[in-house]
Amino acid sequence: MKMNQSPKATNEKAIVVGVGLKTEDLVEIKESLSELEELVYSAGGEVVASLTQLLEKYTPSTLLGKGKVQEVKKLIEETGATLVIVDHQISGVQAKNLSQEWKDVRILDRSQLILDIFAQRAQTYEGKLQVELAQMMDQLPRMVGGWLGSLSRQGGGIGTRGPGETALELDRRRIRDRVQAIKKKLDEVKKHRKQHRSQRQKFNVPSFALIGYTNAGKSTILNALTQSDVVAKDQVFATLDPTTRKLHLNEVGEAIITDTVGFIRKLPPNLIEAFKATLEESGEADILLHVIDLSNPQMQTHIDVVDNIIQELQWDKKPIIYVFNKLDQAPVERQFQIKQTPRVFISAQKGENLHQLKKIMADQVQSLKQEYDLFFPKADEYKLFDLKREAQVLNAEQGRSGTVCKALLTEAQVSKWGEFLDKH
Ligand SMILES: Nc1nc2c(ncn2[C@@H]2O[C@H](COP(=O)(O)OP(=O)(O)OP(=O)(O)O)[C@@H](O)[C@H]2O)c(=O)[nH]1
Ligand SMILES: [Mg+2]
Repeated sequence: MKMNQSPKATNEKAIVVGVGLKTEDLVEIKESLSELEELVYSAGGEVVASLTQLLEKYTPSTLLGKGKVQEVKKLIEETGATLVIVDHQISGVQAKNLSQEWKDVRILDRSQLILDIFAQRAQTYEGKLQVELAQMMDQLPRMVGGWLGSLSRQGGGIGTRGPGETALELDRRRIRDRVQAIKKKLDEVKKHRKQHRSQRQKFNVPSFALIGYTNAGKSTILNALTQSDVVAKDQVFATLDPTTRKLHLNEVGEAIITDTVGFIRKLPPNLIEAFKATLEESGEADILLHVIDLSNPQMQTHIDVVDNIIQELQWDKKPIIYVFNKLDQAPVERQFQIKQTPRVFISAQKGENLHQLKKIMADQVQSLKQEYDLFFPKADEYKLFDLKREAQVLNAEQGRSGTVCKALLTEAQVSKWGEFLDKH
């Protein structure tokens, strides 16, 4: 994953610190830290030093051990860093103590950095509200003894952005009030969205949702499948707001596909909570397309992270198609190590194997269908033409009082044609 520096680069100098326990996997800690470095560049900063500490146990007052705290202090002086980012959750007390040691730097943890990037990217009213909600919820438990956290410092830069910026100065109660107010506004947006969705559901077409690790190529796939032009770039969290488009699948006809926000390891739980409404849109899809960057050396971790989130969101009962993308830049042998099924290898950018992807999507829709008996009384027999247009009718027998037939229907179609289902 190569991240471009944001055009609004602040060139803030950051020191990143990875920390874990000796019992943990050092490789995992290092990978997570190098991803954090990419996040810093993505937020418009520059990493001037990167260090790691493995501990027997965490130090309650400062998280890091004494020696490391001093080492960072020296590094701040030497490099002129303005920001220290710790790749681990830090409590309000710990941040307060660290800020006394490190003086004039802002201290953030991974969650706060991710929230800052979300704040930069949020475009729509709903997106901005969701980010503000997440920032508020993240801030609440950190507020200790009059210390509002490093986010409350004015002056701009990484970790100070976002719609919640001014509100972060407020006290706890006012923040709680604000949380309630945002939730109410989000509920209104959600109602609107539901209306739109039920209009769409009237069409009763099968639906797909693109989900996966950030930067895997979800938006590029949406564009390739639907000849659209949504933003797709080499950047984490390029997409925040869901987009839905139509596409045509052979033997199935029309279908819809939704692109949504990507995931990352240690995604702040507050973010998932705040983006629930957005994520629900994907959760309602009939079939999930789990998009994976086949060329990424950390592919397996990415798959695990997304699988866990799928479980958390209780989407694991849904049919999932594994879409391995970026085939054009992946090592050839990679394909042969993949166990997940059903799967397809594509290059969305080069347009390779897209027909195969569409075929697998169509097959999945077909396998979701079941055979049903229907009866159309004389007066309604003309409706059989509509049914034939949207579903496969296996046989039809005209009798005196009406027509009996068998048809392959999806769940959505069953509810649409419910009144004609022959219950016997
Ligand atoms: N080489 C190669 N690059 C690709 C392919 N598909 C997408 N990309 C690139 O990967 C980067 C990320 O693509 P996006 O479609 O924005 O990824 P995304 O999954 O939507 O990412 P987020 O919205 O940030 O979660 C872009 O620079 C794409 O051009 C591919 O098949 N091959
Ligand atoms: Mg995207």
